[in-house]
Amino acid sequence: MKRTSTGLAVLTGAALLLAGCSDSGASSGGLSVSGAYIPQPVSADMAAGYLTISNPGSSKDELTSVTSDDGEITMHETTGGAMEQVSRLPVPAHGQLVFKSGANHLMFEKLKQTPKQGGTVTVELHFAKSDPVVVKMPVKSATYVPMTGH
Ligand SMILES: [Cu+2]
Repeated sequence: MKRTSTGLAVLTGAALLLAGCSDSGASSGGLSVSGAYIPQPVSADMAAGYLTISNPGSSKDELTSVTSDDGEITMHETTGGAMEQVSRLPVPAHGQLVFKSGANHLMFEKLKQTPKQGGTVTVELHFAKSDPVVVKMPVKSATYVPMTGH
């Protein structure tokens, strides 16, 4: 593990707020999950979810399913404006599998409770090789847009 302590002093208030959300991060073996969130859905029993899976290791893996006690979750790819359900998605070696608005996303259906801003939905990510990772996905406002890049 590398530590970056000196850079912390220059973080802005907004960035500190973001860092406070680190409980949405989780890791298993080499894989780690960051930036997980669910925009508060407009529909009562259906929602989309986004997160990033990082793989610092030298062997690739695959996300094979996502499960939750709160409902059914499928993985969707968006190609040319149309979305398509997929059964697995690659997590490249030294790379990331990114779920974001307008691209890959998780689709929550048959939710037992409508996700409300401020709440969390717990999901379990299952991989071809790595151990499962449990992620508490925070529910954000319907118009929430994550900060990206530097
Ligand atoms: Cu979809």
